Amino acid sequence: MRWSVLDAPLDSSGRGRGEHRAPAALRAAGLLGRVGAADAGTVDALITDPTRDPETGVVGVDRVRNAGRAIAARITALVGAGRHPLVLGGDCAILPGILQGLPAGFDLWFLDAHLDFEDGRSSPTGEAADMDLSIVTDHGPAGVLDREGPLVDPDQVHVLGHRPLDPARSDGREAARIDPAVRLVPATRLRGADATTEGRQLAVGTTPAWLHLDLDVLDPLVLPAVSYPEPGGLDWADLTALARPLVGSGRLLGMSVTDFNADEDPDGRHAERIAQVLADLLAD
Ligand SMILES: [Mn+2]
Repeated sequence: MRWSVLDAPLDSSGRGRGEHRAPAALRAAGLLGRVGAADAGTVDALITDPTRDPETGVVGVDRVRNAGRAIAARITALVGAGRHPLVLGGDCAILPGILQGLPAGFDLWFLDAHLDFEDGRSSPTGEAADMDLSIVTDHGPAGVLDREGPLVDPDQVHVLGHRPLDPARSDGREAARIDPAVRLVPATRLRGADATTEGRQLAVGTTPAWLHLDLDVLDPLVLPAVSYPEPGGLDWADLTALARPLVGSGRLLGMSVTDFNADEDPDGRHAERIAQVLADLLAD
């Protein structure tokens, strides 16, 4: 596959807490050469103001919208040129921009510990990375996207690897809000052979698909360098078993990798492992 790496160093907290340094850390680990990817450069996507917009409830809403616009333009150009974008976040707030740039009618394979289905009021933080799935299915705050309506049909969204949804906690309230057409596959059903089975079932078909990997889908025991670690996640072998059939399906438009917090990886060991796993999955 003809991969092109695009950096999207968007940290939607506006606090510069480390996700915005992930693209540089992954490049320093030799990601481009190991995947055999072209260099598509970077998108202007930094947010440096943590203020929550009073109207929408979203931190840096104008910057998030502008970053999304810039990401969308680059995605459209790359896909139009026959490339497969590998977009390096930043956090999950890059997803609306990416999907805004894709031709309509794709499946979304969304690997994440969290549902990312808050809105501008319900989110405890106001970070757009709490809301990316609600935004792209048209349940999120106004002001983030340039256009109305869903970017992806909720029927075509598969959320893979989320943790137990406890009604007493915010993720349980989030689960109650999620569009019922979205398919939820918890981490407990993606261990060992189940990961391979799920990947093979998803891979069937011909509809183009986007693969979104929030690295916090992994267990904090194998990847602690994320901002919102959740116990009970996948190990590296589960992730590879799930993703390999997806990559091999011939359906992938591209892939995004988010939430690696490079500040929590002082000796670079986690960047090395991420680069190794991506190369194992994506290199021809
Ligand atoms: Mn996420």
